[in-house]
Amino acid sequence: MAKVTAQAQKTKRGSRTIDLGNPGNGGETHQNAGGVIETLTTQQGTPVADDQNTLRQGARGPALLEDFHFREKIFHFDHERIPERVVHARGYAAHGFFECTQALSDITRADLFQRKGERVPAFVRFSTVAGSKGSPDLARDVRGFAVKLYTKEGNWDIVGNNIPVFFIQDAIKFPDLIHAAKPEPDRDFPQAQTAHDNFWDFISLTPESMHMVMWIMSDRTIPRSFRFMEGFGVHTFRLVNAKGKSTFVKFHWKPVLGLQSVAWNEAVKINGADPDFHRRDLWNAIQSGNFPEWQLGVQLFDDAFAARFDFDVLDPTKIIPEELVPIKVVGRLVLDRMVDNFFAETEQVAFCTQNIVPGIDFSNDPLLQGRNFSYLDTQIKRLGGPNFTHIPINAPKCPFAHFQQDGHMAMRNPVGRANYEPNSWGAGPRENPAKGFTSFAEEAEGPKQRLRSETFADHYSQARQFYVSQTGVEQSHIANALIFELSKVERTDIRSRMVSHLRNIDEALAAAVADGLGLEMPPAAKPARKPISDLPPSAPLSIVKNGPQSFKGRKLGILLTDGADATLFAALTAACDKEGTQYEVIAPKIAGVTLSDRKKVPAQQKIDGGPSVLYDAVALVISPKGATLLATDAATKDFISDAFAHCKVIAFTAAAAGLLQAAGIADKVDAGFVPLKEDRDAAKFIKSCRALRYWAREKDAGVHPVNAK
Ligand code: HDE
Repeated sequence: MAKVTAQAQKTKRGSRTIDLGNPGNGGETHQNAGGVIETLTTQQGTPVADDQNTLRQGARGPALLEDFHFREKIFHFDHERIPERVVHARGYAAHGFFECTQALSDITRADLFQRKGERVPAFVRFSTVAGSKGSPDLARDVRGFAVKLYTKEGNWDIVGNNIPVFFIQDAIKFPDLIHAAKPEPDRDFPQAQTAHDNFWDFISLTPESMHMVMWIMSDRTIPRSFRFMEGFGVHTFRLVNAKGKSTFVKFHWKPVLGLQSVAWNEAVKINGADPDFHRRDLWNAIQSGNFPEWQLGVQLFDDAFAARFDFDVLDPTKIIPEELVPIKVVGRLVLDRMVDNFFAETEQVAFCTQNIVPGIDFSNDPLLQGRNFSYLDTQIKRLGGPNFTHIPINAPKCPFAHFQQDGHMAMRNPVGRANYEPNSWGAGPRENPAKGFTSFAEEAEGPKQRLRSETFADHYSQARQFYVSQTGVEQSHIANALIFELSKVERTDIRSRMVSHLRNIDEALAAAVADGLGLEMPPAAKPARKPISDLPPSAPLSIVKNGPQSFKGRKLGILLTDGADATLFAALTAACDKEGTQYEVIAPKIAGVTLSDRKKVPAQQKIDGGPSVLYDAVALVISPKGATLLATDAATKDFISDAFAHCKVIAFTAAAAGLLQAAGIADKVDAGFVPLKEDRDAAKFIKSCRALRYWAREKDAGVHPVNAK
């Protein structure tokens, strides 16, 4: 027998029922809204007398099989997990609504577009693709942007991404792409990143992915927040009107607060400081009443445009530049409520590209066609049976009626005698040719074959167009991202093969990457079709060119010490409130500081828990005594030098000069610094923050060595 401790001996000698002082035992009991204390029960409703101890024979004897409460509790716990999504496992969602702001009744019979002002409930789940459920938010990855609209004629899911193109043209390559991106199968690392051999091996052997490669190496894959990302339906869909006429459509979600991403060096640090950065951001924004909003834009085009466009509109590796087909804004999406329970809603929500409504239809995009098969299939595995539409988050909010029945967890079965149709009992629903969904009657013919259309053969032209549409800063970020990722690739031949593709996109980019890798320039890859090298730049493709007009919805970090100037602090917070900027106080102690007016201000973060990477701009509101105290503090030095390196706008009081010195940047004060001397400097500072970053500093900061011109 194991050694019995003195404590256990003592307990044994004591009474038979032992209160070990567990706070749950008797003391804290859950009260419902009416203030009545609810009794804990089993799932069968049997009241529970003791939830602290298993039933056992004697105080130190064996557990008894008849302990139904223990058995049920552990049984249920053992089955709490369901398979995580095979892709997009890490996600975060919120409720809201979609409102039609411009009717499209001439183009589509979809009910939600018939009337301006029509509102339908919405549920949106954002996600990363490659990482598992517990991976960090700032992984370099595509973001999922899946929208479920509960319309009056059924659920319509736009299962999109924050990038308008995809890696592959045919769904049959999806398992290969995802296998290559996920952790390598023998070692099960690296987690949530594409910076490894298998990914780049596959990509460099898949020229059709080159356009997507430009997007994923840009800062689009390290968004600052879900709130500042675009969303795209990616594929070409159809809108079909009451007369059966079809118009092609591409869907775009445009964030009202403008686009914003973080810098790579920042992303790496955010993952350590706050792996839930994006979740927390959405949670805080919605809980504080700052509801994120997107416009729904449509690009509408007909067969004639499709025929004359340089590329195939069914090819999901291509965009249609907004200059060629302008975006028409037809609605808005507002997220205004967090879920009550993460598992019940966010985890169990089942999106499906096949969830469409009358007036909307698919195109023959081969990726979309494959997706239409996959989503239903994956839900069976994940949610355990065919009745996942009975889960409230997946159920339509409009009337529905059918004869489908039984199966695991059936909650709603047809009532009455007839469970089939046609029937002559006069029971149950009937089909409705006038109201019901009808597919667009597209003609299709041709031999049965496995063939990629010739019209899908161009792989480099739009990759180049994307690259030349970026500002210099963004181009250098793409070059640096490629260098970073390929430097994690062990095989030189894979690095080299990648650079050979870049030569078909932009020679200067290829040269910068080859140089950054210390690689001899390889010959250019042989393109399947000669790229078009003069597609004009398109401004909407750049993040920097599509930033916000204000600092609204962003977050300022105020580093505050005891004795700091109270009027400056008040002016700063007033300027934030006026702009709609959130702020947090970061202080040497979490209890906060006492300002020059002897008033206490609580802190939200202790310095090492609130590094500057968590903020969009920082203000150093420091007293002389505070400066002396912090001059040797490593976290303070990182706070300041990182804010500088990440090109943030920095406000500082006179006493903070000593800290700039300690952080090694006293001689680098540039136009991105705003001295805080008098109250009105606070408003000036917040105005400067509207630019989000002082990019001119980037070359000096030392974190971005290469600048591809
Ligand atoms: Fe998905 N994708 N996908 N995908 N996808 C899934 O469905 C799939 C693709 C996207 O928040 C899975 O419920 C195939 C493109 C989002 O719950 C699965 C192909 C786009 C989400 C699946 C693609 C997406 C998924 C895994 C290639 C952007 C998360 C779990 C043909 C337009 C939805 C699930 C959520 C999820 C299959 C490519 C977006 C396995 C076969 C392109 C946002 O069914």
